[in-house]
Formats: sequence, C-alpha cells, structure tokens
Amino acid sequence: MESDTITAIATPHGVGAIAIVRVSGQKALDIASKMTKRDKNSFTPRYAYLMNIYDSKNRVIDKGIVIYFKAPYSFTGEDIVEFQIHGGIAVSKLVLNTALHYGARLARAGEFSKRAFLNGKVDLTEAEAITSIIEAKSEEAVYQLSKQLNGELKTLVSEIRDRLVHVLAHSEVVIDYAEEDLPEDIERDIYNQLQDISKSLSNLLESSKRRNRIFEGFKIAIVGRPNVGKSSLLNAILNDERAIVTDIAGTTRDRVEEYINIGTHLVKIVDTAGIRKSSDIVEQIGIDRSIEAIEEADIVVALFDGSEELQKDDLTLIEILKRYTSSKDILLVLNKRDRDRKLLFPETISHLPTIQISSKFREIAPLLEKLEEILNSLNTSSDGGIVLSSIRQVDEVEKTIEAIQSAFEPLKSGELELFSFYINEAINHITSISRPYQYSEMLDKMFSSFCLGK
Ligand SMILES: Nc1nc2c(ncn2[C@@H]2O[C@H](COP(=O)(O)OP(=O)(O)OP(=O)(O)O)[C@@H](O)[C@H]2O)c(=O)[nH]1
Ligand SMILES: [Mg+2]
Repeated sequence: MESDTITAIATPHGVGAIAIVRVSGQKALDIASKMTKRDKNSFTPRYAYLMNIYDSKNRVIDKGIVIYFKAPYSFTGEDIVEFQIHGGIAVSKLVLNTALHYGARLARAGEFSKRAFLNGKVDLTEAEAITSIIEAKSEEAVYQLSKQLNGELKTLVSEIRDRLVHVLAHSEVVIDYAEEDLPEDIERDIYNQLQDISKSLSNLLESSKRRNRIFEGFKIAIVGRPNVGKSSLLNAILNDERAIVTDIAGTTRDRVEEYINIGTHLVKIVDTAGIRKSSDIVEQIGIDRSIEAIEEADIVVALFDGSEELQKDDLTLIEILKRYTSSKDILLVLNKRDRDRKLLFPETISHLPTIQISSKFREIAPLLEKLEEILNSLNTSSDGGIVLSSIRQVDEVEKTIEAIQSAFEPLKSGELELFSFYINEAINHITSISRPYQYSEMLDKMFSSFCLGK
C-alpha cells in the first residue's frame, strides 16, 4: 500500500478555461485545509466549494472550486482533493508547488491509475481502457473502449476463469479419488466444456482481429490507371496538397498514405501508382503495390477518367477488380465530371455502385457520403460485442487457448496431473488480463506509459 501523498496537474499543459490539480493520499485533506484556510473537518465530501486558494506565504493565487473525495470513494481509492482553477500555466504551477510545499510529492506518470488498480478500484482492462480512450483517434473507438471502461471485458474474463476453475475442480476430485482413469462420461463432459470455452475465446479473438479497424483505421485504397486523378482525389479528401499532382502519367511511383476521420470513423487512405501494363521495372513494382493495396483494403475506390473512353489499362484494372467483387466494397468512381462524359462501363461490372466527382474542383461530396455509409455498415455488420483492445490482451487470450488445446492430449491419455498443469496455465493467462498480481515489473511498465496526472 502506498502511503505518501502525490500531486499533479491533471489537465494538458497550456492555456484553457480551467486547469485541475489533483492531490491523492493521506495528507490530501490537510494540504487542502492549509491552501484554503478552511478547517479540515468542515469539508463535506463531494461538495464543490468556491474558495480562495493561497500559496505558502498566504498570498491568494486564485479563486477556484475545491472538491474533497473521501477514501475509498475516489478514483484512486485514497483521499483526493481536486483544485479546479483558472487554466493558466503559471496559476497551475503555483497551486502545484504549494501542494508540494505542504508535503505532497510529484506523481509519476500513471501513478494515480496505478493506485486505483492497487486499491481495487479498477482492474487492468479498465485501466487500459482509460489510456486508450485518451488516445482514441475515432468516435467509434471511444464507444468501444467505454464498454471496456464499464467492465464488460472484466466480466467476460471472470466468467471464463470461473468455468476453467470449475473444470479443474471437477478433474481434481477425480484425481484424488479415482484409482483408474477418468470415467468416460466425465471425460467427455470436461472435453465438451473445454471445447466450448476454447471456441468462445477463438470467437472473441477473431472478432477482435476483424474489428481492430476501429482502433487502427479502416483502409481505403485509391486505384486506377495513370493520370485519372488519384492523387488529386487524395488531396481533395484531405483538403491538402499532400500528394504530387501533374499531368504526366506515372507521377506517383510509391504509395502515399494518410489518416483522416470520415464521420465517426478513422480511415487510412492509400494513393497508389497508376496501374498500366509496362516493361518499366519501377512501374511494374508500382502495379504490384496497387494490387497489394487492394488486398489490404476494406474499401476500394476504383478511379476512372470519365471524360475519356475506356482504355486498355482501365480494362486491366477491371480484370483485377473482378477478383474482389464478392469480398470487398468496390466503388466505381468517375472523375473529371467537369468535362463531358465519354466513358461507359462494361456489363460485367455495371452492377457496382458508380459515383461521379471532380477531384480537381474538390467536388467529392457524393463519394464521401457513400464512404461514410459503407463505413457505418462495416461497423455494425461486425457483431456489436466486446473486443480486445490491446496486444497484451490478445496475447493472453492466445496463450489461454494454447494451454487449453495442450490439455486435450493428457485428458485423453489419462495423464491428469499434466492435464491440471495446462488448465492451471490457462487460468493464469486468462486471469492476467484483468489482474496480473504476480507481474509487478509488467505493471510498472504499463502504468509508466500513461500520461502524467492520470
Ligand atoms: N479537368 C479535371 N482534371 C483533373 C481532375 N482531377 C485531376 N485532374 C488532372 O489530371 C491530371 C492527373 O492528376 P493526378 O492526380 O496526378 O493523377 P494520378 O491518377 O495520381 O496519376 P499518376 O500518379 O500518374 O498515376 C492532373 O493534371 C490533374 O490536374 C478533375 O476532376 N478534372
Ligand atoms: Mg498520382
């Protein structure tokens, strides 16, 4: 149990309407009393007091809101005092320094959250959700992480743990009493239960991998023959002159990638080299990369120059696209709509959605609307359940599944001690997702990546 009192500025460094200085630990109330000249027994927990805040030489620093959270009903589970002051850099520093003067010490990065964990206020999944939610790059990611913050992953993990413990208890009773092997019906029952657990973990893993796009960003590839305006489109979407645009075919030689938000989603947009049959080795590599980009993409924006008739290289692209029509969202986008339309699509792909835009003149609203619609459907079509949000969680679930798989052989051959060993392993790994008590080093590492004051 940590007993010293820590403090930090909880709001970002800079100027804003308000800043918050937090103090957590046994001396928190004492410090608040000294800094406000108010009797420490007169603070009602969770009341917001508007008060003058004084430095150690009794000069008024600021007038602000002071709230006392009495242990254990606080974020850290300790006494906490929050000073909500005006959001200036110097003001916050003065309040912080005064708290330090009265006996608090500067908190290390993530120390508030670490205390919350150690005092049982949050488990690791909830603590991880706190950092991740701060770093989330899309609104969808926030919704997902808030489920984790509310303990949904914690509950899931503890249910699976309980089931494994049940299986273990079951088999150990038999080890203690049976002279021979496990009776066949019990063996089958244990086997089925483990299969079931293993299956739900695999599903969790699968849907997490499928849905990691929420955190990583959905991928959109812009492909097309040279000069149709792929780079112009990227620039239009980003509203920036990111990629080089010229009227020379083959301008983009390597892929260009950028992140952007469309609606509530994070997306990574990839501009590729033009697809054309060529003996030029650099261009051939460019084409291979375009194909790679299509393979990786969730949505393919196949771009055509609508003001020209269909060309051989357009047909090359159409041939490539046909391979993916059933597995990916493909949009046929006709660029240069500021000119007269000459292009007609062959029958074979005329069922795909077609959109007309002008990248050069930044008339791309219909495309953005369509992209948002697809992104919304990609997000809801994957089940709305909980997902694993960190590599650590994925790693532990994989190891749990591995341990369960390893237990099947000894279960069949009647080596029950070995069976117990593997089930214990599985229990340890699944438990680690929310409470890895044994790994204090890992804890330090994890919490030190938190931001200061968190
Ligand atoms: N009229 C018109 N011209 C456009 C439009 N979009 C792009 N262009 C022009 O088309 C030419 C090629 O544009 P880019 O964006 O470089 O084409 P690209 O597809 O990236 O070409 P590569 O990188 O060579 O494969 C440039 O001269 C653009 O100004 C448009 O909507 N209308
Ligand atoms: Mg280009």
